[in-house]
Amino acid sequence: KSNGGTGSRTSSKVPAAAKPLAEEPAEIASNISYHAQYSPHFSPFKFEPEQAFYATAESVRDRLIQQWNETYQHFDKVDPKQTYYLSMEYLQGRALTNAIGNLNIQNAYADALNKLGHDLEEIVEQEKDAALGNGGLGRLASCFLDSMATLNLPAWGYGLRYRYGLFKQRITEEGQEEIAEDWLEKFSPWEIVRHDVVFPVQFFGHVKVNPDGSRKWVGGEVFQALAYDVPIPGYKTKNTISLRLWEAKATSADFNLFQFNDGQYESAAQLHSRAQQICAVLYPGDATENGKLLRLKQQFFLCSASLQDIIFRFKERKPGEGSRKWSDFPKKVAVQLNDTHPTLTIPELMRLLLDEEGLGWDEAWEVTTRTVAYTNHTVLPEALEKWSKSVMWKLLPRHMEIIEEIDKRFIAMVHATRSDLESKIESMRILDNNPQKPVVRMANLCVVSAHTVNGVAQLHSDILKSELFADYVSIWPTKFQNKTNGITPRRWLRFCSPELSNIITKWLKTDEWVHNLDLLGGLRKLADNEDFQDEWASAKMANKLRLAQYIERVAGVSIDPNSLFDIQVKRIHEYKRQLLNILGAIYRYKKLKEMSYEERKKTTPRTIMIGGKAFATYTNAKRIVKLVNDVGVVVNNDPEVNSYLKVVFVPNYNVSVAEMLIPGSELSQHISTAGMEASGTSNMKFALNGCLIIGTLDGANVEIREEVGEDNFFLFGATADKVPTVRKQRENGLFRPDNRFVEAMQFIRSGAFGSYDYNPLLESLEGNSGYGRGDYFLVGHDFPSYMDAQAKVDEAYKDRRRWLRMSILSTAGSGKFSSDRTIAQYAKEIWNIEECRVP
Ligand code: B1H
Repeated sequence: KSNGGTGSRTSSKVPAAAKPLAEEPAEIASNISYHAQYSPHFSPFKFEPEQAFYATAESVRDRLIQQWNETYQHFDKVDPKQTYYLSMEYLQGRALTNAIGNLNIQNAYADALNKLGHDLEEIVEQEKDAALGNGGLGRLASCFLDSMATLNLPAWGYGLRYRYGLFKQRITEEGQEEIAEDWLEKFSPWEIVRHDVVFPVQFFGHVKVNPDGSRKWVGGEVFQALAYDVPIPGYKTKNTISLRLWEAKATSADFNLFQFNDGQYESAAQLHSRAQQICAVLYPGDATENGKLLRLKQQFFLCSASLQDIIFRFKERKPGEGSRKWSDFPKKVAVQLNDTHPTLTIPELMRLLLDEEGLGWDEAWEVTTRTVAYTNHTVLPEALEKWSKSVMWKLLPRHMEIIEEIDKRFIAMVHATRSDLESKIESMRILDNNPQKPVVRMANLCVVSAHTVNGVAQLHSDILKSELFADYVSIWPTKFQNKTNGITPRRWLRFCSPELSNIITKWLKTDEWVHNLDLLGGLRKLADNEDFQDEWASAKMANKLRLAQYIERVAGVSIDPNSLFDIQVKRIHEYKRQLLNILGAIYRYKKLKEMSYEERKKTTPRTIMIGGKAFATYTNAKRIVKLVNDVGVVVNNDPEVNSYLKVVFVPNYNVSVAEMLIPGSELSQHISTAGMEASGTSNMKFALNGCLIIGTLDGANVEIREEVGEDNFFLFGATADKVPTVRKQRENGLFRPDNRFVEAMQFIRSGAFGSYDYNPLLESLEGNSGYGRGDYFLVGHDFPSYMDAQAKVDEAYKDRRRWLRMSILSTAGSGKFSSDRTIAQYAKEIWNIEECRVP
């Protein structure tokens, strides 16, 4: 085995080849044509946009491979400490615009394509989104990769190569329908299979005890993990790093030829089909035991393959003579767990060190705990992973032994040193031995084992320390950190809104802000400059027009580019409160209906756009999708009001759709119940694009408001510290809903939006439903202050100059939210790694 593409030290090196570094459009055009002819994936002589896309991507890929090889040769030579980011999700979206943008060759490629009779803008639309993620957590991982490459950090991402990724959402009369999204239906031009990077991953089986007392796991089922590498170019640097995605394979030896010839085709290929299940989809339904087992298999597959690869590289890269000392492992390797999904890294690293490398417990524990760090992304109880002990014993018997030992030693340590925590041990320990449902608490395992635990926004990190992990803080006061999330300014401003970017560059007289986003602060002094404001407005208008065309195309609704574009896009969840938004829209509609023509004309016209996917088995979320669509049908077809209000459900929200929506937005809604959204990252993307936020004091909203200024943020709602009290009041029957809320609810019940049974949804906002207590997410409580804040939005929008000023100040205050800042903090404060720039 070798690690592939790392400039191996074997005797037979690849001979030098011509370097694909054409700069001139004519040369690039010839390079693209070369790929169309000699890397054929289609019948010859056809060069339509689709073929042109693949040939262009392959031509760009040549350059990436060149930089990539140089990067890994350099890393091999320098042998720096490296970070490995382990995540079950990556939401990469499209890669072409980003690649030629980061390589700074977009103009040459646009010209080259023109020479070939194509238009770059049309070509990039051919690419399918790589949607190997579900929401913010996955997109964060992708933004982080961009920043790690841009900051020249020695780092890799590891994930799974899901065949279908996240489902595609179709909207029908019934609401959301899920269909398999096949980003690999043809092929992805960006991935490179490394046939020489293969590791066995086992499941099930038993633990064998050797005569000397050492233990060894003998797996019952063994699959191969095969590496697919995706190049991740940094912005204006040679450094190009890898996202390594594992695919599960069975071997030819696993194919039962005897059975096949006997006509038993299915059982002959059974192991192959079992292997394929592992990487078939992201988050397979986990309502059944089978589903749970499959998810656990996926997680272990990622952890085991990645660790074997990391250890292989650690051993391979030895400067000078002699082999590596295990105590040096944490000096060369930092592993970051993106949420608890890759927690099995901990017992798997312990197992490899104990059973395969022969280390003693203390030494193995020292190495493991100094290597692994954990990021928490949620405080929602249902999202804190707990795996049934029986499933774990069955699938991973040796790991369960190790987890039991970690649990035992943790308890002993608390007993011995912290008698004051005696009563807390049951809730702090890793195993929950409740006879009804014995489970392993993955977050507890992470907190006990990781050297650092971080939250993703200041408020969230504070809540982790004061609530979720409070008891551990007294044991390990320095273990807990905050790393406020960030977004890459390349994809989320420079490339998705070239109009606005060019104006910023023109007025700041530099494009350095793309590297150093704090420079956007320089726009503050221009906020009142009317020339600047006018250019700003025309860029925003260009983006609004583009968005309006898109909405017409995908939703069949024509929207007024002069109306206020108000957007809420994120996964559909009760805590994110799309219901609050739509109830507000319903109330607005009802009031518009009651107004005279003259009164109506004085209102601020609005286009409310809502988009997002509901998890397939999340019934209330699906009802919300249906309600938004039903409201849209009625409002948009009501000639009396539809020049003042439109409600659009944007189908199939994904990264590419976000790149269309965000630049055209003017107001965006980040309105979760305070204390529930760990951070949010789309709030940062909107603010960066000069969009104002209406929001609660939740997640990163708190910090955004600090940065853009409270006058430029429409605040409402209960604060996190008040939420428990408000809930108590509700439980005690002390809550009296606002009339406007009651009116909106009754309006739905009156059948104004059709005959679908919305009662279950409406009841979740009343009575005793939802999380067992009525309106757990406090939609009713926050409704009046939400409507008041919306009235302020309407007023502010009437004053064009004032709005433009606020918009500019939003962008100006967004510098902090670059993922470059976040990653620089991880590198310094958690990973202890340094830049390793390719000369
Ligand atoms: C976030 C998740 C998540 N936190 C489990 N947790 C999942 C957990 O299907 N599952 O099993 C799926 C997703 N996602 C998000 O992470 C937070 O809600 C956001 O507030 C945060 O901005 C984002 C990135 O930190």
